[in-house]
Amino acid sequence: MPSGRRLVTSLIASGGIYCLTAEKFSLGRSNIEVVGIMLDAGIKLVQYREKTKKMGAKLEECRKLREMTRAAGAALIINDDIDLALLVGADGVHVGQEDLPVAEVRRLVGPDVAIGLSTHSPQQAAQATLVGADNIGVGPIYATQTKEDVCAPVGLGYLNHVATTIDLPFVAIGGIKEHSIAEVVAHGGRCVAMVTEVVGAEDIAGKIRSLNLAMGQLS
Ligand code: 3NM
Repeated sequence: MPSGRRLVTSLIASGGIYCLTAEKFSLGRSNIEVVGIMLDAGIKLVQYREKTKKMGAKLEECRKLREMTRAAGAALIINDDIDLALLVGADGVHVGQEDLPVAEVRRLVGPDVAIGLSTHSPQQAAQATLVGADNIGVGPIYATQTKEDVCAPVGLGYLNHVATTIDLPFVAIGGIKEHSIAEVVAHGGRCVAMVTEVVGAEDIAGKIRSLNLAMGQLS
């Protein structure tokens, strides 16, 4: 497996904090500024997720983020926009259940890019292994306002199911906060994705330190 795909796969499998961008929740800070702080704090998995920006602006941002993540030895994953991912040389893409099918995404991105797929049920997780996803999102674990078209929380039971029966690297996501990490880890979560808990923190570096501590102490 060539490098970007392997990097994403091994980082998710080894666990830790996975950060996603969301400028509208970033307290007035730009994605570039926020990701800079994340990388300085040691984050190795960054997903660019912006639902409302124009493609030109997204391309410009992602080119910069690509330089920054590469310099930091971190993986850059692009949500939804396969064209953007290819243009900037991202390590991975992440798609939802209603986006292009994984097999079609693979035809577009080739063998070198990791494909992540959001899943919300045991059936979807089983299907993800069959269609060739490299990793899966498992969520929403708790209620979240961050994603617009989100389904009801699937909870810790689904996380536990994936952790014990699905042979793919997986990422717990949705409504996870510092105070709930212990519970997520206790139900098999190893790689934990958070949007608002990190980008919405006044002190992002301090928040990442305490999240790392919470995960490290409990895993
Ligand atoms: N995907 P927060 S939940 C991007 O369940 C995303 O697939 C989800 O944001 C899924 O950490 C979600 O602020 C939003 O709750 C997570």
